[in-house]
Amino acid sequence: MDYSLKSPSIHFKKNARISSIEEYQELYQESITNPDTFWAREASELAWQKPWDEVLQWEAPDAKWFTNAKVNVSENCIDRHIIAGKGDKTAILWEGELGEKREISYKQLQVEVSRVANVLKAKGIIAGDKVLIYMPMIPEAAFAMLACARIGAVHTVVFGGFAADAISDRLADSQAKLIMTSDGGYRRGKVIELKAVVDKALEQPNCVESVIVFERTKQGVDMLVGRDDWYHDLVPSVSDDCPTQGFDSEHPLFILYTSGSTGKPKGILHTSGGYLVGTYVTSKYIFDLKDDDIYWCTADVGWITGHSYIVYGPLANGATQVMYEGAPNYPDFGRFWEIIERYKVSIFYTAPTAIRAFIKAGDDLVDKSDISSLRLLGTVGEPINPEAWDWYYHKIGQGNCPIVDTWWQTETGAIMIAPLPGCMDTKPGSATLPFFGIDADILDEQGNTCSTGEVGKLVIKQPWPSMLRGIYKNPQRFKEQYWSDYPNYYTVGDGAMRDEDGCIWITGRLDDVLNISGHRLGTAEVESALVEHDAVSEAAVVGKPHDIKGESIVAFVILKDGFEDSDELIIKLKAQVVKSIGALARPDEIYIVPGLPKTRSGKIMRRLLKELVKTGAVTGNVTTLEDSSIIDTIIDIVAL
Ligand code: 7RM
Repeated sequence: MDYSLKSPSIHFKKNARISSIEEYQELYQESITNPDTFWAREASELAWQKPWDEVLQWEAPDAKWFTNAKVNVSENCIDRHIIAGKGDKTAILWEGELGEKREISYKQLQVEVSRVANVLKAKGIIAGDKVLIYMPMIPEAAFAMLACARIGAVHTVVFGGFAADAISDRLADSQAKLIMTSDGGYRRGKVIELKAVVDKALEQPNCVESVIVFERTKQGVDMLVGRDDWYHDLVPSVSDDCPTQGFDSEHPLFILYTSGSTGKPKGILHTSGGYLVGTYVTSKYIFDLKDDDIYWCTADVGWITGHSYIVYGPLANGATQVMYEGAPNYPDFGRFWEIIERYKVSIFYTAPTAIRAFIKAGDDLVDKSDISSLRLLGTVGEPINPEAWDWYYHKIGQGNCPIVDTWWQTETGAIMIAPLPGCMDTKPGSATLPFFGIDADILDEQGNTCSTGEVGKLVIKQPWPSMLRGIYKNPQRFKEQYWSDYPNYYTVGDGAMRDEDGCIWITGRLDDVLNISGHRLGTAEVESALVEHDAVSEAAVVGKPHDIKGESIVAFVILKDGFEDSDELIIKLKAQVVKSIGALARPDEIYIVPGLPKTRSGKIMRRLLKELVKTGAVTGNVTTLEDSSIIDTIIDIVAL
């Protein structure tokens, strides 16, 4: 394999926004020593209805960016471009799984978003109210988000793969008053019945007054009179003019739930001005976005990548982007390459897990399409293994496209560590260097910077505009989770190391968070789903390395008296997890065990189980275990 450093081509460099490493270093230096100057200059490219007093007010861990400024995020993603004469430019090139096509200009986007915003207002939604969005990958999902932003409502998008319980948990926490959904969505040719899931979620106590249903799949759904309305009955009948009111820069923009170390996901809160600036600036520089690019991010709007790099970042830049509804393998794994050829995609951003699936599907499917329009590739969601990087570089990039391996999180809002493609040499597997304004370091337990090659905890030592402003309704957990390892530093939860060139390598999570196909899930969430089943008294869940998914879920389960191990029960337990979280959390393996490895204080030592599923053995000291013989018992069960 070819591990050599890859430099951008002379052509790429010549046209890049940042084209020399000296330029990066100079700007980076400024952004760290003089962040106000750097961020004020970048922010002034956007539209503010009232300028800020201060760029940053920082009292760790609370940041206020662009204080007292007034801004409308939707205006920046739409109206700003129309005023600049780009109203006829295509904003979204949408393709449905069945092959339907829609082309939406910035002017049309303004009309659609304004109408939805007026519908929300007519339903009594005012600034600060929460709106839950549970939709497939259709333009209306983006309209709904931008409509919320337009009137200061706070959206909480729930990925369409989550189950009813996940929705009702999020409804209970966010107190959302309105839901935007659709009858269904297409996935691998099948209809995913979203409205039916919403109906089920609404069987739990909730504050939802209205449900607006977009008709996509037409299979027929129940509509509750007085609560449910069809999108097509409401939207065409309201005005297409919704003036953009300015909101305080720190006005909440959205809450996005993400998994942590407990059974319940936490609501990550992002606000307006700083998030807008962060996603705008990172999209511009890291994707080197130009006016004539055709950009495509394959994420789902239900995840942070869809928020920041489908909706807010690209649209704030006035980009033209492809949005695709369905699965990468429908009708086969050639679909993405056909889409790239059809729309002449120049920038392509996807996940390592997808790349590994493409490799497995075979090169023939790539060769069928002309993908020479590509000029830049990106990855996100998990560490990319060098084999996948190498294939992506040579087979998809045809040796011509830099790869930006972008490290970031739901919490960070925007990309934090990634190469700037016109000026940095890249290496397979490294996210390379921190972005402007990101003061990243790797620390040991004592808080000293790790030496070259030494793995430690990744931290961010200064605030940045798109940082989370808190965990919704839980300031205590916010402090403990992110700000308590080292005074005033943000602890990421990932391990990392620096190599001899100063490049950063992310080594993976240090906590009980799994990464399944780039989807973030807590071990505790899957465990609590398992113990919801009558037969289960206790469960421990760990991740096991998986060729395509990165990690797969392995569960160890202790049964209650009166229940017996059987294939049937294992199937039921898997179904239980699917029912309470969604198919993305289905365990690959479940082992019924008589006990779990625990410390004397009763903590499950998942670390040992993780080693066991990975290697088949447990090395090192097990004397801290309450009952060390349990390890041998479990090894035998797994080996069977
Ligand atoms: C954007 C996103 C965050 C976690 C993060 C990491 C892992 C994400 C990379 C990565 C290595 C990358 N948000 N992660 N990107 N690891 N290299 N380029 O995924 O909140 O869902 O997950 O994902 O562990 O902490 S997320």
